[in-house]
Amino acid sequence: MRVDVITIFPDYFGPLELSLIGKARGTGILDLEVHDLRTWTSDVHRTVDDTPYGGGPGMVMRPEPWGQALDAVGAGTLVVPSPVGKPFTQADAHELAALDHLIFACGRYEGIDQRVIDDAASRMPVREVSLGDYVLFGGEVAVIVIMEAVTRLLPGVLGNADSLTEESHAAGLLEAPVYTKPAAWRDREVPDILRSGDHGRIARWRRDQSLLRTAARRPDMMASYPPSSLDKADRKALDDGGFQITPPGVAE
Ligand code: JD8
Repeated sequence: MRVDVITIFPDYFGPLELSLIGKARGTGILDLEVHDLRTWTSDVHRTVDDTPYGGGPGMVMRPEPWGQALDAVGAGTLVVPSPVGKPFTQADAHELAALDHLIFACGRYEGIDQRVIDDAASRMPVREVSLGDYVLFGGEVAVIVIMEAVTRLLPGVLGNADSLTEESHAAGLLEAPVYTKPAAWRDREVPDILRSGDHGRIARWRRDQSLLRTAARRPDMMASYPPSSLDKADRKALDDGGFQITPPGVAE
């Protein structure tokens, strides 16, 4: 996968040289290049911002450097982190991981002149995405998050790709608690069932924990979890946990 990142803070992306993303770049699975937007300025001050039309606080990123930068990196799928973007999900990560060329535009200040997005959309797919309902200084950290979510889905990056299928957001439920040695720590015991060796009962316990955690912490995920995927034991676990789950066949 080819990835181009355009930013006024290229040093933000040092972390993408580390760990599995760094390894993916070393093995050629990921061909990532970070570009300084100021490369495409022509004035002595290398200006990338100007005052907003219509007045108001802050500054807006100028269209000309962005137009030239996007022309230079060529066509692909343009991903623009933005507080007004569509919430980024695991499903989006899978879709992006299937593409050949991603271009990330990191905005700063009050944002990028809207014509840059509209112009790019006239020649390539554009996705404005948000990480969540909180405000960041700019798009850089969002790109690092998205690149981690996408890169770990690329074939050959994760040791055992199996873990991808089991993981939470893939399955629509939150993970069960995890434990490792020692069996006792600060007078806290690992649940006996996990040390029983009874893989059927362990799988049941983990399923129950996933269901109860999801119902307690993410009712939105529970609401969109297909009722047909809840068997009798699942319903008993939720019911015992005090969670009302609409019985099969009863309108929501
Ligand atoms: C891109 C500029 C800052 C935003 C004035 C603060 C994503 N989940 C998210 N929260 N914030 C962002 C984000 C913020 C950005 C830019 C993404 C470019 N800013 C602006 C508008 C209000 N300042 C984000 N993904």
